[in-house]
Amino acid sequence: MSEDSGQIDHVFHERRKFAPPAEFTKRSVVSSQDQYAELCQRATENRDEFWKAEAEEHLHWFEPFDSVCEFNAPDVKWFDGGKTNASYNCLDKHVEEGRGNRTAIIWEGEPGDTRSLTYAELRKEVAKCAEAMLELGVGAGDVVSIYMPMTPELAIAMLGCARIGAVHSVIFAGFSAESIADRNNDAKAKLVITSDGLHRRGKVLPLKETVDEALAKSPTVEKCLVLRRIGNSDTPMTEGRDHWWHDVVDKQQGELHAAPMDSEAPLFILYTSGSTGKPKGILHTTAGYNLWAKRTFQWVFDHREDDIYWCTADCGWITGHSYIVYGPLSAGATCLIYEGAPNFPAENRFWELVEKYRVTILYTAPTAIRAFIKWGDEHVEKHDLSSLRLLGSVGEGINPETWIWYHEKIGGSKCPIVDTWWQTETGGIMMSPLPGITATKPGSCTFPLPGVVPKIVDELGGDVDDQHGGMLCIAQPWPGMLRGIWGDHQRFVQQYWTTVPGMYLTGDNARRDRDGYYWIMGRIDDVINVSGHRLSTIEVESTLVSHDCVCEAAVVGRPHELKGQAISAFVTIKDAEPTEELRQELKQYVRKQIGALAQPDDIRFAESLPKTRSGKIMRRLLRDVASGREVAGDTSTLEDLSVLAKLADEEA
Ligand code: 6R9
Repeated sequence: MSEDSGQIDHVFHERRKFAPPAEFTKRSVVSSQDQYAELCQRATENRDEFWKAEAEEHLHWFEPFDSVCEFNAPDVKWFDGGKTNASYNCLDKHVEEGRGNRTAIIWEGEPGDTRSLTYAELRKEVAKCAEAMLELGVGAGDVVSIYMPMTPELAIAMLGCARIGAVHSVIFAGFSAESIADRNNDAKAKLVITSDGLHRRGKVLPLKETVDEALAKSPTVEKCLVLRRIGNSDTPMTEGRDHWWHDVVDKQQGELHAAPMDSEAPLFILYTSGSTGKPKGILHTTAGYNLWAKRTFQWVFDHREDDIYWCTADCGWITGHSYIVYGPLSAGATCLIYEGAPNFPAENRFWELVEKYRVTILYTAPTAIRAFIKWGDEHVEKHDLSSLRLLGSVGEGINPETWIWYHEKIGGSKCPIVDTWWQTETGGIMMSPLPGITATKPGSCTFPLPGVVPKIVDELGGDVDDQHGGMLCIAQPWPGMLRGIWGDHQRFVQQYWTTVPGMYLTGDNARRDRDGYYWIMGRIDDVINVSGHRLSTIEVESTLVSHDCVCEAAVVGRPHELKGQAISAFVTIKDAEPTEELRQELKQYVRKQIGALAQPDDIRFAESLPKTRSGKIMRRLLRDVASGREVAGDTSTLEDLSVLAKLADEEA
């Protein structure tokens, strides 16, 4: 039955539940179920009135808007006719309101160098960078590619673009020359901002050489601005095209005002890896995105004046855009930014930083947490983590056993965990616990935020009952939603708005349980079909991870004559040997926990799993490995190609 309808069978049952700590409830931003219910009701039933009040209170307006939301699927305009500026909202607003001396950014480089900037200082640096860009011929609407290490200047460059209405396109500083050129050309970038190099795990890696290679194939790029980060004296500089940051930025006055921008003026493009071929430039615009990033930050992270907030993402990803730059800075938060790797010089680096800066809110990804588990508790136990009060997770589903470790070892069993589900396309968090009111269930992103109307449908667009999963759609517009794919309206319509007419298709599967909790079940494309039963990857993976010896698991389907598909599992293990005995034990374990149907047909022990550069398991590639096929499709977003070769050699 499930085969016809496209519903997903639900086999994994997690019954633990954690109440919000009373101390939290007493003083959190959203502090009662009634308040939450009221917010949700107003945001959906009186949508325009609700968002009008939110926008007026939380953004600065040079000119007021005429309308709140004009939605004509898939096109949408929020706050049309108004003029605001994201850099003003992040900086000037605080300075004008007397908070200029608050610390905005505390930064630590991988070698241990540090820097701290108040809101007033950050505004000045941003204005200088903006002035330099104007001098280099960049104006409103021009696209600027940013390819930099996690230095304060990366955030300064983003905000500098926003200040003059230039559109930034941040490219993670691990991508190849080819990928940079693709992105430059797709966006018609005029300026590239980069650095001479970066520090990574104790090594110094040049960046400018890579950019030069890309620029040879990027005809639209006229100028290149280069930050000196590593002091590489033989950095190649092309006369007339390339300029040092310290030559053109440092000499500026830093007094440039933020330009009033239309609400719907493009703020940034961010490329995400499509599963095949050409990357998609997701477009976000000014006012709606800014408001969504700010309000979701305040609701979910329960931000307070004295918080030291640390999001460990890179600005090359949407998490860095929304929850290092635009959300926290709009909210006036003090943010820690760290440049380097979590295991350099040793596996305790993160915990050393938490202790050193008395971090109160930590936002990181399941892939990192699983690495910490593998590296061993001793690295954590060396440090005083008592300053932490709230933990967050993003990027992938968090397996319940990983959640429990995070809760106990990092959170000292006292910090709520916000498992935040969202996407580059959604601009900000869509579903998440609110720490003061939501009883959490490990592995569930719990409930939608105010204004988010999720709908789970089968392949015909029909409702799915609570014992099954289906395709997750969003039925109403929200301010942070993507406005398009840069230069490709057709692909935008096709990808997100065609399968289920009138609704935004997320590409994820999800299930809603009897208590109304949402559980993300993985990507639609990753579903495994065994004898007509459609299984979610994450449910089988979470079962494997709940075995004491398993750290990380990825599960995929491969063709099977009789069953349609067989289940192949890839696991990394700890405190155990990769023996045939363990393999059999794991198969039996899954069978016992969730049933014969879900028992993997083969299990491969892996040293590590293929991941995207932002740490997501690439199941698409594992499908090829499991079927004995040549790995096909785009591998440019893969972090470490050698992982694949090792897996292919491994016997199941
Ligand atoms: C923010 C971000 C989006 C995809 C998304 C989903 C997965 C993200 C998740 C999660 C389960 C969570 N995802 N958060 N799955 N639980 N809390 O990661 O954006 O890089 O565009 O990826 O990541 O599959 O559709 P992006």
